[in-house]
Amino acid sequence: MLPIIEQANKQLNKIAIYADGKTFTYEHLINESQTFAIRLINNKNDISEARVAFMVNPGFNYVKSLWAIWQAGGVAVPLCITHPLPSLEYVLEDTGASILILSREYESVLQPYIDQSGITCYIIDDFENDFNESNQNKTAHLPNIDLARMALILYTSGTTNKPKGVVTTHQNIQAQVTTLITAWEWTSNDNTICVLPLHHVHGIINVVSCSLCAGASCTFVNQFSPKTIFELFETNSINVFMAVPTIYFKLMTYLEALSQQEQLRLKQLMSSFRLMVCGSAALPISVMEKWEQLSGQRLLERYGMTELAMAISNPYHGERKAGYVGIPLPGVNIKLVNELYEEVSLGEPGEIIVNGKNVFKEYWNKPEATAESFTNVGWFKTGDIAIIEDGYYRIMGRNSVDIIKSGGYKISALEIEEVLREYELIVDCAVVGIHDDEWGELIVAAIVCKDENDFNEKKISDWFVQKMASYKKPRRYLLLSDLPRNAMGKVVKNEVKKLFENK
Ligand code: MLC
Ligand code: AMP
Repeated sequence: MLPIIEQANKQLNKIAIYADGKTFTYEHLINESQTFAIRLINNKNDISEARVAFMVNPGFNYVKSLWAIWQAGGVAVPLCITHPLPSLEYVLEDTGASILILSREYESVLQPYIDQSGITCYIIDDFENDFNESNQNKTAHLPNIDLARMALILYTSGTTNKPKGVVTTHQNIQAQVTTLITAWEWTSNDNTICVLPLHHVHGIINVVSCSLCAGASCTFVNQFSPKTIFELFETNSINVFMAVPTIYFKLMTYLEALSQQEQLRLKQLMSSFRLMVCGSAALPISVMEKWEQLSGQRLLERYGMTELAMAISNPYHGERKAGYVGIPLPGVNIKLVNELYEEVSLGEPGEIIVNGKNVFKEYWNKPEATAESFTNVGWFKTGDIAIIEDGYYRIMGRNSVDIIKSGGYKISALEIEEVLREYELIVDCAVVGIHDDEWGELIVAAIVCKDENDFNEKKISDWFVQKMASYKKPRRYLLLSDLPRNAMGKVVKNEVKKLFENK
């Protein structure tokens, strides 16, 4: 039996999920996910390691789908619920998904793909309260899952223009979850809230899988809104909260607009939380300090990546140092290396390389990219530069200027440029990230147009969001007659950044 199910079996009567005003116990979750797993198996003779894509709203049905796919022996491929059709098609085609599970509201977005591909499709809403009709001994109908098998494919943007599918096994996920439950002392008394998108590790692993593996309760919200978050903090007795820096920034802005009395009341409420964690992008010291004043909570900053889940964390008990991501998590080995992948001396900056059971298996169908991303001795190269100061790791930046972190999302400048170049009036473009207090980095694009008079920012933006997720949309444009280039003719991205910063 999968460890997550084994664990859930230990607290059948406990509430696992709060969503859409309803509560669901672990028993309910096990029952429904197993019934649905059997449905997935019945319709196919064998779904062993078949890729099963699912585009399901955050909540009970999301976890039911995920657990059903795993118990049926499939590989879960969560689709982003805000992506437009071309981005969804890319993932479906790249993974060769043979089964698709949908919340009804996403059927129309995917209908063209469903018609053309003939993919087996389930509308999850049609299988509500599915366990009454189920047979007693469901596990007898479910396959034994070898933990070395593939479990999850998450798409991540990198230094190539198309996102890559990061494949993790059940063993990887178990290691990723166990290290966090240990380090952050999760228990079944915890109540957390998931405000993060569920096609990335922060939401899936740190919040949903850790809470449910610890026997805790997880409250889901469909759409991030500070008002809803604070209301749920109160009504659902939340005591553990995890988010990206942009979310803390937005919560602070909301808090500051409240009366002194209301601010104090919410501060009292938050002061009693067991833990608040921040990560996925650098947490500015100013945000950490202001949040502490407003909430009475000292944020625990940690460092992670889709390929590893979490790798470095500030201590739960010891000093949580502002500007630092802490020390390696239990079971995660870290080295800082130079360009030749030799370890640098203590106090010198170097690229973070990682080894451990938490490290992913491979990039889906990309053996060359996989081989390139590991050193000769099998350590994963993160592309992030760090330094150790007084025993704590500090992230200094990234190897590549083409990777942007905005709102906690990792975005490839090259992927955006490729799409922009498809726009008929754009001759050339250069996309960069510039500093922004709220978003971490803001995506901006310098463009060269066929005819400058035809340049229309709104038209480009409207066109862009039909091709790509709106969180990848450039927020500012700069019309240039030519892009800044070096003697070799290569675009100098740092010059492009300066053009925006000086504007
Ligand atoms: C949205 N907006 C942006 C933007 N994204 N503006 C600038 N830059 C961006 N990146 C604008 C929209 O255009 C809109 O404005 C307004 O903000 C609201 O849009 P929205 O889509 O409704 O945004 P919101 O729901 O508020 O989203 C903000 C957010 C979201 C912070 C909640 O970005 C988010 O969920 N981020 C988390 C991503 C994440 O989980 N990353 C982890 C990856 S894993 P207008 O004017 O158009 O209405 C990883 C590993 C690790 O990194 O270590 O964890
Ligand atoms: P992703 O590929 O979306 O998983 O994003 C992983 C990247 O997020 C890492 O390679 C880092 O660049 C960045 N990141 C995650 N956590 C932090 C942090 N605490 N500080 C700085 N960067 C971070």
